[in-house]
Amino acid sequence: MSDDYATTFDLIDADKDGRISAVELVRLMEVLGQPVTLDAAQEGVQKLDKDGDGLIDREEFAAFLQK
Ligand SMILES: [Ca+2]
Ligand SMILES: [Ca+2]
Repeated sequence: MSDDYATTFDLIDADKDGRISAVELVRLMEVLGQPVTLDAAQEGVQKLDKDGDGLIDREEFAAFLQK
């Protein structure tokens, strides 16, 4: 993963556990001025989530950005 991805990931990963949760996605969209519901965020996480743990890790995030 490039440094750009890592920086973006760290910005979204508010609690720094190395995974992006639906709650963190909701917060991000609020910051971006495009609020989404928790349900919508969970759907988004599920689309990116390859290993089915309900969270987006760095690999899954990079795969999404590289498309
Ligand atoms: Ca997190
Ligand atoms: Ca995952």
